[in-house]
Amino acid sequence: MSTTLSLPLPTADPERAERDLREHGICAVSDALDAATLGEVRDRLYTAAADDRTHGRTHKFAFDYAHDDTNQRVWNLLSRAPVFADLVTHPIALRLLRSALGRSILLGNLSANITGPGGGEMQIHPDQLFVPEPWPSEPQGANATWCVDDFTADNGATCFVPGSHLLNRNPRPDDAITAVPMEAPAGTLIVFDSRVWHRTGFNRTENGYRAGIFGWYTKPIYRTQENWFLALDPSVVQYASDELAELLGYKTMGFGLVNGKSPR
Ligand SMILES: O=C(O)CCC(=O)C(=O)O
Repeated sequence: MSTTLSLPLPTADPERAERDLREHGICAVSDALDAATLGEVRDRLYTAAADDRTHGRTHKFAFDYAHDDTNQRVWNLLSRAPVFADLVTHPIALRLLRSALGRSILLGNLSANITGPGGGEMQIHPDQLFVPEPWPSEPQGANATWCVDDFTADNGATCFVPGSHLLNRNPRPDDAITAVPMEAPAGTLIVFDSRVWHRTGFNRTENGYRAGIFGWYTKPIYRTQENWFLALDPSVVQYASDELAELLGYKTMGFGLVNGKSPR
């Protein structure tokens, strides 16, 4: 398998980012988070990660089976601090996600992945691997990734196979795969098509951590990965904006009605 495309550089121009997403299957928006928001997100995330370790609440994702114990997932971020809701509804993220998926989308998950020193690579995969092949010609989901730390080739930046969305299928054992690290400063937003093959990179540092927050969104016909109705702290729903309520399936014109009406 070979593609001629490379990874696009971060840009501040939303139209260019939309074009990159379409053509490369991935785009990056520079300085998507201001310093104050990034600082709060980072503090809250590392505090939640430490709490989970202290209280034995860490557990792996089914797909992390090849991963070692240096890798930590932090789940259900929306229930950890209000600032995480701001990421979910961030205007530039929603603009790019909707350019790929259409107006009506659901948030499937919001979790973090922190790679630690010596952390190994994840298995290469697309995010829509659960969709039976042949795949429809459009992406069924997209991921909005927030770089909480700098993403570098050394600390485990997510590696992508540029243009692999155009193959429109899962990787096969005989595919010769070259995955390229997406290097980007903290505060960058990376959005990628659910068909793009990717994996967590090696963390070759001696003491560097790389935290990324992954917002997974789908077309509204798919079941959410996190079960919001069971997982969310009730205050998240109580204080949710209309936009967030819609993304979580609490405000709906389609599926998920209660006695024929939107739950709120
Ligand atoms: O941690 C990363 O860089 C990628 C994580 C990922 O691909 C996933 O969670 O599906």
